[in-house]
Amino acid sequence: MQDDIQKSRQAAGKAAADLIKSGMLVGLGTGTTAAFFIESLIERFQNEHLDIKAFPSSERTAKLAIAGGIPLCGENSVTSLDMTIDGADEVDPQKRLIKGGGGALLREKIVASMSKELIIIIDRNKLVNVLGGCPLPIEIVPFAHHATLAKIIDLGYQGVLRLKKDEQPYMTDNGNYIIDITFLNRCHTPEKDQAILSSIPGVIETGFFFNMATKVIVGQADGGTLVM
Ligand code: A5P
Repeated sequence: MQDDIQKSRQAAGKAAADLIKSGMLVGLGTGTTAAFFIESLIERFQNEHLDIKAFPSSERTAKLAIAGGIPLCGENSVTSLDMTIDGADEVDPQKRLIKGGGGALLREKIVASMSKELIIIIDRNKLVNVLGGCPLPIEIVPFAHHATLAKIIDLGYQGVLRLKKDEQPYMTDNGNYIIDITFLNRCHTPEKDQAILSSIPGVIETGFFFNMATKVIVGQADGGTLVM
């Protein structure tokens, strides 16, 4: 089963890498599926001498690209990207997403917002009818984070501060913390929840991505893909 998931993610990553053309500025997502894409992109970059520059959405992803020799854009050297390829934790039929399981949601959202096309790569287990089967990550500032968490809980959300193995708060690449919200009965009003959560002082960004994904590539264990 686990093997099938990995094969599906690899298939989606490879199909996405095939979309990249010479001359493109490419946004690179974060996570295991995005890493499969980067692996395939590095292969094409090295074999076909693609003339591309990449814009990573995390320090982890930057390291992968650098290891493969892909040149990176300086973070303030460009303001738009041709195409970004990224994973997701959940995708609903309207291509609304939950992202940030890997903690990179803020940079991923900035990179997505810079991109003419956002291609999401997933295995079929990420497809849901209603969002909220997985936790919704919220990036918050560390300052007075107990107060921010208390406000989130007062508003009726089940939130917990993300911790590392050593029980210290998980810190994002931006030096912030993450609160993971669990929906007991899924999230039937994501736009409303987005508005409520993002209005709380201390909340920087949520893991909801609406009206951003232009295409979703669903990988299959046999190496094939379906496109939404
Ligand atoms: C990283 O913060 C996330 O948004 C990932 O894109 C998402 O969690 C999917 O990751 P996997 O491909 O590892 O499931």
